[in-house]
Amino acid sequence: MATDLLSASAQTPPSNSGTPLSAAEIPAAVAEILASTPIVDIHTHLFAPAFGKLSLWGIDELLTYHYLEAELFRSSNVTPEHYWTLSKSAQADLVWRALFAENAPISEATRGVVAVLKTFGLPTDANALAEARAFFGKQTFESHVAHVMQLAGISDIVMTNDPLDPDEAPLWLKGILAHNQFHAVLRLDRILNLWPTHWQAVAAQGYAVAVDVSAKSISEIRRFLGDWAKRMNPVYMACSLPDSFAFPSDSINGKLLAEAVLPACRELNLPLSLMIGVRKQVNPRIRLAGDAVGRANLVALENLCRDFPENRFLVSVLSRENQHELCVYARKFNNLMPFGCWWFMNNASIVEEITRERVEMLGASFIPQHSDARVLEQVIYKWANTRRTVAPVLAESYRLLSDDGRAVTRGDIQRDITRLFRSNAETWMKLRART
Ligand code: FIX
Ligand code: ZN
Repeated sequence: MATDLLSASAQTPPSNSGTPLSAAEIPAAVAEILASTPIVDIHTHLFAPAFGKLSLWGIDELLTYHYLEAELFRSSNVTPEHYWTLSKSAQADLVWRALFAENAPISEATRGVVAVLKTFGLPTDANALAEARAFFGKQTFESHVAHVMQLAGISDIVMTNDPLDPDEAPLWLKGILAHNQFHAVLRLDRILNLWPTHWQAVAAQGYAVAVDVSAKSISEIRRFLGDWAKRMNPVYMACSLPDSFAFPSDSINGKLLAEAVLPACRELNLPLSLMIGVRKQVNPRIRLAGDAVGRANLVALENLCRDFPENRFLVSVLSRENQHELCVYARKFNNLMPFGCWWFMNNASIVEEITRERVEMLGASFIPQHSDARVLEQVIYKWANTRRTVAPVLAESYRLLSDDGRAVTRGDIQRDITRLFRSNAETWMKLRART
């Protein structure tokens, strides 16, 4: 099954259409084509408008993004304990003063906020906060979503949906209107990583499960996954995993994965997304900003891809040291699709390195990036950064191809960029074949 997936995405018009480009013409052609190709954003923490307050947007949310909170605690004397007692706007005031007024916003995350303000034609100097608040205060969310997606050059947003989240689950259970540009994902971290403290939440939804993952619990979890798949119509199931992740293993995680989640994915013909290498809450005082990275032993992934050839794995790894191994495994297993430069990897210097290595080893058979946006307007700067970083990497690959003796056309470039930023994801998620 996996074999036809990879070839399917290559079925675009033959490449010899269009005029051969000179080496000097290639960079501009790549930048233009990348700028005009709408992207499928395969992993975000954004919500469609129907999810109401769960959707974060506007300047105060941009400023209290956990990436900026981590930087605030390095550039101010405020203690996390005091910071959490403040209102959202007071927190945002603190972040603005420390990172945008008392210091130049040169980090990737602070520059992102500046880029968003500039995109809306707003001032970006140290006194710009009030005007920004006034601007966002005037927006209506529905039209703002469409405008932001157009500015970011994205056509589809893949959400992260937790069937055990106390705020989100009731919305699904009540019934939520689907949105043709927002796609659901069945996120399983609480089940796969925190079963001993979350089986009760599954039981509370009417499933006869218990802490011991007995055969009865396994079949009830399969039923739970089936019911939520009907409810959410997800494009994949997903889970983040620690750097200590091992497979196969007798752990609850290992058992749930092998006996419940992987069979359910096969039955429902859904890929499983694994995001490997997070060290959760190394500093719990700073909450979401308190997670870190660890190098994982990817032999677990080797075992999964080899022993479950009928399952498709969408994989992103958090550690820089694991990137090369992931590329090599993707050359060994065509049921493995590497995607994105996740979290601490999402910095231009590292995105360039990872993308260059992936093109050299995988051609166009990978998904270069996802935004991981938590606040709507972040897609604007995160995709602008990706386009700015990836275009020269691709252009260099085409310059080398032309140098090595094969003429490069706009058709070639369009086909590869469409595959990298759209059809690899569409095909693996069966995005366009869904009812
Ligand atoms: O597990 C994940 O999906 C991570 O992306 C998040 O947990 C993380 O907090 C984040 O926002 C990274 O960008
Ligand atoms: Zn994420």
